[in-house]
Amino acid sequence: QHNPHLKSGRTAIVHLFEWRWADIAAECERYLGPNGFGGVQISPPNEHILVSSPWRPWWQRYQPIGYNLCSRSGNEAELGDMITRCNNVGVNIYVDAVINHMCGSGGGEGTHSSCGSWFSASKEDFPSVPYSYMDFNDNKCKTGSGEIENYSDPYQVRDCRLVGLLDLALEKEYVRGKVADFMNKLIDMGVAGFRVDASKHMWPGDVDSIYRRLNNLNTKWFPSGARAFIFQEVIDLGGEAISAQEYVHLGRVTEFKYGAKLGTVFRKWNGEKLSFTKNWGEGWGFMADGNALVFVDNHDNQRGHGAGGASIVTFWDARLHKMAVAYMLAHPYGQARVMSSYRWDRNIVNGQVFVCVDDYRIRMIGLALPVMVMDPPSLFQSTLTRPVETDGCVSIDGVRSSGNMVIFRNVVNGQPHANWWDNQSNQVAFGRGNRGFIVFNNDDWALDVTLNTGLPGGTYCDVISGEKQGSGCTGKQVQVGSDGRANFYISNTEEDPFIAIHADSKL
Ligand code: AAO
Repeated sequence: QHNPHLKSGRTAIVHLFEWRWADIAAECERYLGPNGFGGVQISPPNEHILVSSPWRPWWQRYQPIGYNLCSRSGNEAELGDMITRCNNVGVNIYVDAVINHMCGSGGGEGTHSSCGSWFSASKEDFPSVPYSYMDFNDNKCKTGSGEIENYSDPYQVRDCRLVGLLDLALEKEYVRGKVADFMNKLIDMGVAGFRVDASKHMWPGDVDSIYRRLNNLNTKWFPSGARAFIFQEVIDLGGEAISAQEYVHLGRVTEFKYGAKLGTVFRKWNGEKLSFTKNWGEGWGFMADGNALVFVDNHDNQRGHGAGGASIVTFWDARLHKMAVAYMLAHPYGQARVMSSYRWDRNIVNGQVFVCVDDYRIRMIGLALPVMVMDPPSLFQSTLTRPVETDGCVSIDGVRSSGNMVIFRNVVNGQPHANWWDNQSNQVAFGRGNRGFIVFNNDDWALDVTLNTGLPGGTYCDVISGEKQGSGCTGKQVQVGSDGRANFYISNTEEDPFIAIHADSKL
C-alpha cells in the first residue's frame, strides 16, 4: 500500500536511527509534531541477538531471535507509549520490519538476546516464536555454501542466506502467520506502516501473502479501512536479476538510484552538473513518482554497508549533504525521508567521551538533547543524557536548514515544479507553483542573477541562513517585486550556498 497516511499538510519522514523509544516520544512532542514532520522510521523493535565481537554493534538489531518487543531502544511499554504520544501530536510511526531472516548461523546458543530469551542458532531453534529448523529455507537453497553467492540468480537471492542470516521459509503458512502476528501487534498498537527490510531477498508472492493478512490501521488515529503503508528495501542500481519493479505493486520501494545520482551530481563526478537535473525524477530513469521512497543517504551507505558507492553524500560532507537534502525536500518527486543518526567521534578527553551527532540533531534543532554513542556500555543505556558537545565536532552554525526545508516541503505541497533556471553549469533554481522558490550555487564562482520566482511581491526571509521570527528575519532577506522577480546573490564561499523562500517565510 503506497499511502503513508501522513496527517494534514505533513510530507516528510525522518529515520531516527537507533534512538530510544522514550527519546522519540519526547522528540515527537517537543520538535517533530510542532515542526510539521509527518512520521518517524524507527529501528527494529523485535528482540535481537547481542553480539559481543565487535561489542554490541548497531547491526545486531537486524538479527531477530524472536518477536518480543524489547530491544536496545526499549521495552514494549515504552514502545507503546511512544506510538501513542507521537500519534497524538500527528506524527506517524513506521517500523523497520526484519522478516526475511533470524540471526546469523554463527549466532551460538544461549540467552544472549535483548530480552534474555533462549535460542539456538546452530539448531535453528527460536522457542519464543516458536520457529524450528523446519521453518527455514535450508533445503530450498541450492548453493553449496547455503549462502547467496551470485546476485544474478534470483533463486539464490530469495532462497539462500544473506550474509549468513538464517533464511525464513516464507512460503510456509505457519511462518507467514507468525510474521503477520508480529506486524499486526504493532498495527494494533497504532503504527502507520513498515519499512520492509531486505525485501529483495523475499519472493514478491510471499510478502504479498503476508501483507494481505495485515489488520487495518488502528481507528483511534487512522480512517477506518486504512491499510498499512509499506515501503520495501530493494537495492536496484540496475544490472542485477532482481528489479524494484517486481515489488512496486505491493507498496513503495526505496529508490537507491536517487541518492547515488544526486551524490554524483553534487560532487560533479562523471561530468554531471546540477543543470542536468531539470528533469530530475522519472526523467532520470527512476521509478514512478507514486512508487518511490527517496533519501540522500541511509543508515547502511552512510557507514559503508549496503549500496550506492562512494558517490553518496553523508554528514561527512556536511556542505554537500545539506544542499542535497534541501534539493530533495524542495523537489516534488517521491516520498522523502531524511535521517538522523550519530557518529562516534574518536574523541576521549580525560576518560570522558565526547560525542558528535550528525545531520538531524545538530542541524535541525541545535538543542541540548540526549546523545547516542556508537557502542553503548550496556543494553538500555544506548543514549547518554547530556548536552551536545561540540568540542572537536561539527559546528552548530547554519544548523537549521534541514528542519526548515521540511516546513518548505509542507508549504509547497501539491504545487508543481516551476520557474526552472540554470546557468548550464551548477547554478540552478526552481519554484513550486506560487508557494516557494529555491536557488543553489554549487559552482566555483558567485551567483548573481535576477529570476522569476512565481511568488507574490514582498519581502521574504531565507530559511537557510535564518528564519522568520515574529515579524523579523534572522537570516538573509529577499525582495520579490510585484512582477515576481527577485535578485539573488550567493557567494561560492558561503557555508550554505543556497537560498530558500516560501509563502510562510514572507515578512
Ligand atoms: C552482520 C555482519 C556479517 C555477518 C552477519 C551474520 O556484518 O558479516 O555475516 O551479521 O552474522 C545489517 C548489516 C550487516 C549485518 C546484518 C545482520 O549491514 O552487515 O551482517 O545487519 O546483523 C544487501 C541486501 C540489503 C541489506 C544490505 C546491507 O540486499 O537488504 O545488503 N540491507 C538491509 C539493512 C541492513 C541489514 C540487513 C538488510 C540485514 O538495511 O542494515 O544488514 O537485515 C549489492 C546488492 C544489494 C546488497 C549489497 C550489499 O549492491 O545489490 O542487494 O545489499 O550489494 O551486499 C554496486 C552495485 C550494487 C551492489 C553494491 C555493493 O554499487 O551496483 O548493486 O555494489 O556490492
